[in-house]
Amino acid sequence: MQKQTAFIFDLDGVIVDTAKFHFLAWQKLANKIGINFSEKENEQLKGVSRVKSLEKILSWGNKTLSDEEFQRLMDEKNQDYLNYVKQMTEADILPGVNSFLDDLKAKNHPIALGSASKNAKTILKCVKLSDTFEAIIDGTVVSKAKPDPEVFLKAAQCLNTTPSNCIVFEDSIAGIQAANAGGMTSIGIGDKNTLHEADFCFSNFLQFDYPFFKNIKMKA
Ligand code: B16
Ligand code: MG
Repeated sequence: MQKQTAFIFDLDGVIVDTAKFHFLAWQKLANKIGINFSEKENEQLKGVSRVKSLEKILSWGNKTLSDEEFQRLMDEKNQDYLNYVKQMTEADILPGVNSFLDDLKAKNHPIALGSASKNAKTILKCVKLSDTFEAIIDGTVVSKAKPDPEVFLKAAQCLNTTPSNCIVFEDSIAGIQAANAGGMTSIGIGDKNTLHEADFCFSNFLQFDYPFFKNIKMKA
C-alpha cells in the first residue's frame, strides 16, 4: 500500500474554470425551454452528472420530456459546452495549480483526477495536462454520481492507497460530500459558506502552499 499522502483533484472548477462554461450552456438551454436559470440554480449542478443536471433543471420548471427529447437536449448542451472548451489552452489552468502539482510530483506524491465529467480527457488535452495524473477517474468510468464517493474510492484504489491517506480538492457541495462519505480529507476550493462541509476551505490555490499539507491533520 502507498504510504505517501495521495492527492485527488476534481477538474471543473478546481483545475480549470470550466464551471463558467457549464453555466452558460445550461442557462442557454434552460431559457430556451422556458425555465429560469441563475447562478443560484447553477451552484446545485456543480459536480453533478450531465443526466442528473438536466433532470434537476426540468424538475425546477415542472417539465417532463420524452427520452429522445431528453437525449437531444443533453447533446445540444454538450455541443455548446465543447465549443467553449475547445478554445482552452494552458493559460486557462487556474492560478497556483501548476506549481502545486509540480511540488507534489517533485515529492513523489501519487496524484489522481476524480471528475464527474465525460469530457475530462478532452479538457486535459486542451490544457496540456494529459500526462500529469497517475489515474484518471471520470464520468466515463463511474456509475454513481457525486455525492456518492465512488469516483474518489476508485481513484484511491488506482493509486493503491487507502481513503484515509487521501486529500481531495473539490469546488462543489456534492463533491465535498462525496469525499467526506469516502472517509477522505476534503479541501474546498471556493466560498467557505457554500462549502462549509469541507474539512478546510480556500478561495483558490494561491491561498496555501505545499508545506501546509506536511502538517495537516488528516480525517482518520
Ligand atoms: P460533462 P467535475 C462536473 O465536473 C461538473 O462540475 C458538472 O457541472 C458537470 O455537469 C459534470 O462534470 C458532467 O460534465 O457534461 O462534461 O460530462 O466538477 O466533477 O470535474
Ligand atoms: Mg468541480
